[in-house]
Order: sequence, then structure tokens, then C-alpha cells
Amino acid sequence: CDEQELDAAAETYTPTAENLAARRWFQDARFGVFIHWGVYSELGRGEWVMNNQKMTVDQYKPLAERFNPTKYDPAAWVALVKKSGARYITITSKHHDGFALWDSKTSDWNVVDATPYGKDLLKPLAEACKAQGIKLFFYHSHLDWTHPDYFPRGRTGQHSGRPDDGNFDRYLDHMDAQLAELLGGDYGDVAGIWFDGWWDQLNRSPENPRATHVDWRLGQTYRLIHGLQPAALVGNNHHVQPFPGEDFQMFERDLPGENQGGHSAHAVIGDLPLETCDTINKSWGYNASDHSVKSTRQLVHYLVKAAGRDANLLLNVGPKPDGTIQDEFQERLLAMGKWLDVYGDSIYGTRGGPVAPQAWGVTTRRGDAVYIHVLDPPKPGPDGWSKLAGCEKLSLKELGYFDPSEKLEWRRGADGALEVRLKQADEPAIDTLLVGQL
Ligand code: FHN
Repeated sequence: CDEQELDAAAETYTPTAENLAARRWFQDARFGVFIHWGVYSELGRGEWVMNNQKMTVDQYKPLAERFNPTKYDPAAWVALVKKSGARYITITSKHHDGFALWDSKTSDWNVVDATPYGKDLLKPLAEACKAQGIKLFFYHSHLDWTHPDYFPRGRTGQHSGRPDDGNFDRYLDHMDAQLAELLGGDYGDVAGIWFDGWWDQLNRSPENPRATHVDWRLGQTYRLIHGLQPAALVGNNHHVQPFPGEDFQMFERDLPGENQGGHSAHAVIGDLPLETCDTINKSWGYNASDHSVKSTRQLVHYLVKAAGRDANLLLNVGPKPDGTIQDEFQERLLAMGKWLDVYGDSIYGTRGGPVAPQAWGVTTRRGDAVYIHVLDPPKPGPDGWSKLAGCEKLSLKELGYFDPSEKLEWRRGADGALEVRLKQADEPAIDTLLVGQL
């Protein structure tokens, strides 16, 4: 494990003023769109298809010869993201199959050299983002199922048909060279790098839940990124406590502090900005048979619950191989945008509120304004009123409805508790909001 090197990095990494400003921007943004896209999209069975179907490199690589996203319209993607109310995109520059979605010179396993499409996918996306005021992050996989030097194999990718050897340092040089390409200027100001796959080499022990079989050289890679673009935020989906050099902490399919997701049992919330990610259906990469689309209510609730825990939501879409985004995803993103058009003030630029998350909902705060988000009103008593647990000591001036059309009445009970009552017995609004001043 590289604990020593990481400790050394801890002493040397001091985020710059630009980096700290970028972290504040990130927290203010609160909502981003995640995009999983690559040659695996061709098969429509998710981004793990190579591993799940035990495909060798030789069986998998010809997929690239079919990948020809002629309907890819990055300006339309970004316009959709803008309409969803999201402020940034995080796209897979390279997923676990090692395929590069840009014109990489580090190997031929990239969209320009290996596909009939033959054009860089990330450059026009970066340009469209810049033109429309959306920031762009790159998801970059540490683990790699096709690179000859990714050895030892780790927990996944055992079926690749590659020889059982490789030079791991050479692999890490390849990774760093790729990152230097992405951050070298051709893709403009990169908002950040979102790493994933560190966990492939986990060798956890009770004494050290962060021990790995290899030295990932994280310190060196993080220094490279911050050296090239100090404002670029480094995050790593390693599901453990943040390492030095990281600028935000993410929780996959898990609200920070809940530890409900299988991955984050060892995740302890640190003091960095937080992000959680989730899917609209159940899949990250395009899955033609997954129609289990979450409702707008569920998705808005997740966004609000994340904001109440001081975290962003990164909501995923897996575009089709032709470059289009399926209708169900577009509908949901547009519905999120409609909701944010009305209620955005209670989300953007806020931090977690003064009341800890409760079963009924959360609070968010901007300056002295406190927003009380009643997502699932508590079970009412015989008179129809119910207490908002946790708000007993919350004293707010000018408490009132955030949106006067809502169906919820409120009052201070005899003991000072905040009580609410549904005006009608029908389905409550997605989020009934009260606002007051500290
Ligand atoms: O294995 C990946 C998976 O394909 C996907 O990219 C998600 C997104 O958070 N992360 C990994 C699992 O932790």
C-alpha cells in the first residue's frame, strides 16, 4: 500500500485559492448529469458486459468496429442538461474497458483510431459545454480490462485472455499520459477528474481498510492534475475515507451518512464537498432491457435529500450507441428542470440545513434563509396534525410557505413544536416547502 507516499502528499497538497473557489462552485451547483458511454453501449447490456459475459480482449475489441454514433449531437446533449437544471456533466472519458472517447495518442484503443466514426467525442462536448455555461468533468477508470500492463488483474477482468504479467508502473505512466492529454488544454478548463476502480486492488484488513495490492501512485497522479489545472477537482469513487489530494468525496447510490449502499460501509464523511450518484433506471451504461425508470418524485426526493445532507446529486444517463438519449431519460431530466425552475432557490447555493435529516424530509440553508422540505409528511394524529420531528428547537422568523399553492398547513403546537397538516387527503406535493429566517 502507498500510505507513506500519501502521507507525504498530505503534507505537500495545499489547495490553491482557485481550487477552493471551484469547490464552493461545486457545492453551489448541487446537481450534475453523469454520462456512461462507450463501445459497450453497442451491446445494450450495460458497461460491465465484457466482464459479465467473460469476453476476452480479442472478442471485445471488434465492438469498436461497429461503434458509429452518427446521431451524436453534443450541443443537444448540453441543451438537455441545461434544461434539467444541472450545472455540470461528468462523462466517462475511459471506463473499465480502457476505451478512450477522445483522440488519445497513448494507444490505438480510442474512438478516432478504432471506430468507423473516427472523430473525437469529447472535444465537441467540451466546446458545447463552454458555449452553454455547463462545466465538464471526466470520469476516468483506474482499473482497465484491456491494457496489457494492467497487472495484477485485481478482482475483475480475469477473463481477458491476456498473459499473466505486465508492468504496472508502465500502466500508471499510460494513465498519467492520458490525463495529461485531457488536462493539457485541448479540452479547455476541466472541472475535475472523477476516478473509479481503485477498489479493484483492495486488500483490506481490519487494521487498514484502505490497503491495496498495488501502489496506485495516487499522490503523483493528483499532483499532475493539480499542476496542470489547479482548479480541477479530484474525486475518487474508492468508497473509503478520502485520500490527501482529493477535493470532493462521493458516495455511490448512497446518501452520505446513510451507508445503505453495499459499497460505502467503510466510507466516513470527511470535510470535503460531497456528491452522491445514482441512475434513472438501474443501469449506468445503456441497457436495452432495463425499463425500470424511477419516478420524477423519487428523483426529486433524492436530489433534495442529498442537498439536505450537504451533497450534490450526479444523475446518470447511458446514451444509446447511435448517440441519442432515450425518451424516458429525457422526460425525467426535463421534469427535474421544471421542478427546479420553481424550487431551485431551495437547492442551488444551499448547504445542509440546521435540522439533521429526518424521516419526513430535510432542511437546506442559504445565508439566514432556512428551507424546510417536507417530502413525506409524517403520519397525522386524530386531528390531522403531525409534528415535524427535529424542529422543536428551530426558531425561525417570518416562517411561511415557499410556494403558496401547496397543500400543507402549518402551525406551532402548544409545546412549540412545528406541526403540519395536509389540506387534502390526496397525494402530497413532491416537496412541500416552508421557508423562514434564522
Ligand atoms: O464499476 C463502476 C460502474 O460501472 C459505474 O461506473 C459506477 C458509477 O458510480 N461505479 C463503479 C462501481 O463502483
